[in-house]
Amino acid sequence: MPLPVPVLPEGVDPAWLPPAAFRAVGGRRTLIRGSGPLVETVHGEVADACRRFGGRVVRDAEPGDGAYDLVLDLGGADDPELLGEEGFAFARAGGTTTVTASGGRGLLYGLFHVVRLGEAAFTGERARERQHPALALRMLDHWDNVAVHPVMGQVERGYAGGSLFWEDGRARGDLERVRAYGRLLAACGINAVAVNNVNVHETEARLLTDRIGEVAAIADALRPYGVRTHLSVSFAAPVVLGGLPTADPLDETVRGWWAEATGAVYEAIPDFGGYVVKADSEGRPGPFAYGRSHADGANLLAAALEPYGGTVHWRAFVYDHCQDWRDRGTDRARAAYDHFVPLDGAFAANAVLQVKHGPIDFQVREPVSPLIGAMPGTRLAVELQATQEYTGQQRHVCWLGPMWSEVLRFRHRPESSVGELARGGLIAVSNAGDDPFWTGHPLAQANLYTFGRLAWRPDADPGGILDEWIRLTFGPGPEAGLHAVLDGSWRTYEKYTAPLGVGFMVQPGHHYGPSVDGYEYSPWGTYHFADRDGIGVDRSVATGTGYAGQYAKPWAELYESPDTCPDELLLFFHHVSYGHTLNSGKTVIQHIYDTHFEGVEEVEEAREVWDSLAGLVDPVRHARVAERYEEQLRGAREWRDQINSYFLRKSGVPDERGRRIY
Ligand code: BDP
Repeated sequence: MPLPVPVLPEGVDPAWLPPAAFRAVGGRRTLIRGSGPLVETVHGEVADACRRFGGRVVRDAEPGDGAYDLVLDLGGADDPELLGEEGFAFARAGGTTTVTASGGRGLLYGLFHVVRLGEAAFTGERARERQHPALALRMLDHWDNVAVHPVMGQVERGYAGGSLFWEDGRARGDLERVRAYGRLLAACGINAVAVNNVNVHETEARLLTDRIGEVAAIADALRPYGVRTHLSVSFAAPVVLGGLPTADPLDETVRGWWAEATGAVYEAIPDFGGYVVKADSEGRPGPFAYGRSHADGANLLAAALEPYGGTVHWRAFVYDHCQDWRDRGTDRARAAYDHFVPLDGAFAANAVLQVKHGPIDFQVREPVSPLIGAMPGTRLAVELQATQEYTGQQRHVCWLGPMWSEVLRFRHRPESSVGELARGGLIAVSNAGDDPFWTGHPLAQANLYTFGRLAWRPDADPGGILDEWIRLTFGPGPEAGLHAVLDGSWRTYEKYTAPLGVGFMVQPGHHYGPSVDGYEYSPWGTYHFADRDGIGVDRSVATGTGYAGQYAKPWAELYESPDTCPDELLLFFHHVSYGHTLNSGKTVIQHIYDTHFEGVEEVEEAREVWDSLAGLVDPVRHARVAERYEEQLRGAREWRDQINSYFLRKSGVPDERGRRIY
């Protein structure tokens, strides 16, 4: 039975798949060969495009010479082993464009490849090229609560309205929007989603057992687009749900409980992806309570999932959030490495250690986590944050493509990049919600799209990906302006916020807007140590916390000395005087003043560029972005004034250019 043709629900912004993106595919004679649910999805897409733009689609005939413009062929004799479940081959000869795949997802990704190419897919000859994802798992973690949390709301750190999955305390009745979401995700290569918050509260814990049917309904809506469903679970589930006296990972009854619960999950969702676990982190339960290691904890769940081919994603975000700020020997940046490196090699094959890309917490600038280079015997996944918790909360434009690309290309050792070390996948905390524009700020969609494409090819040029998103989403006309406002937006954001890698300086709790000392005297471990003489955290081996020594050479040596440490990370690694001269030739204090003035000017310029696009971008979307620019400019000025006046007062050093500092 062919599935119904996907029709976007009324009022849903189509993001990077507006009907116009299918113009080139629609006007053709297309042959589709093969069967299975994803082939039906492919058929639905092409049939829909034909209805709009003319053309017709035929099923399962022989691909006769010149009879078709486009052939989408599943299970052709074409080297299935080379193509895999998700790869496809693309070629054009004798007037026919051919996509060959050996798996349903491959065929779907091949169709989206044709959509991206547009007319170019149907011109000239093209030698056969094979495409397949570099990483098998390309996943979004949704920090969605089923019930609205009194402090965190429905989506923790969510800036795009409510949850796409949950409403009024249960799974949405109408899952059409979820299906449309799966479609968007597939079109940028994402193939997995965790549907609930890593902080598993009481209601959400029950999703694992008596409420698994709701998760199954969501999985059904995502499956037609090749997106598998994962679930965040509580390590204490055997106690809170099963009524056992313990959740000790080495206890036989506990192991039995997980085995049984997991069996029931697979009965409801046969292609279930697995569990995500935040344990012994920010108050969550974990194996430490029983004197067990995190390998014991992860392997407990891995064993339960193993018979079904599932995976446990065990987060490495483990640190002491109740440290004494006066104790400079306690360094939060060190924590993940200190906990997990001794466990390298002890994790089961289907346990993946999920590591945030930086050692602290998704700041606008951090070094790459040293843990990623120090676990050769463990499957690692790298976690990024698409939701802009610390990067403007989707009120500011901050396209993160260049930052993520730098991370993925970073080499702890010459032989492999972070993108290559992420054998367990690339994961991002989602920035989508039930907002009509999906991501609150319409331009924040670029982050979601870029994440998917980088997960497919971590060494791809982010600028090329950005242009792809712009072309697909907006069509011809505003491309140059859109590129201009997005391309440098991360560096602009960095300029007007926390300087030189020092991080934080945000309002505690909600993390929006400046507060230089907001976390300085609290137990969270995120300090800048600014006093009248200088600023920064000494993480050297010689005189500081020793964190720099967690890197392989040459990074350990490079970061160890303030003379060789890259400017943008100087205050992450060193405490220096305000008069310290950077490699750029400026003093630290003058750099702070200059970048904060520049950052605001750059936002002013971007806003003007955006204004000039009125008439080239549809009015509703234009107005939403214009409104957000007002807030971004207000926020950038606030940051500039607070940071500059704070450091003027602390240091007593005037701006050498005599600008007014409030
Ligand atoms: C921090 C967020 C917090 C998350 C935590 C995590 O502020 O809401 O629960 O990360 O990753 O960035 O677990």
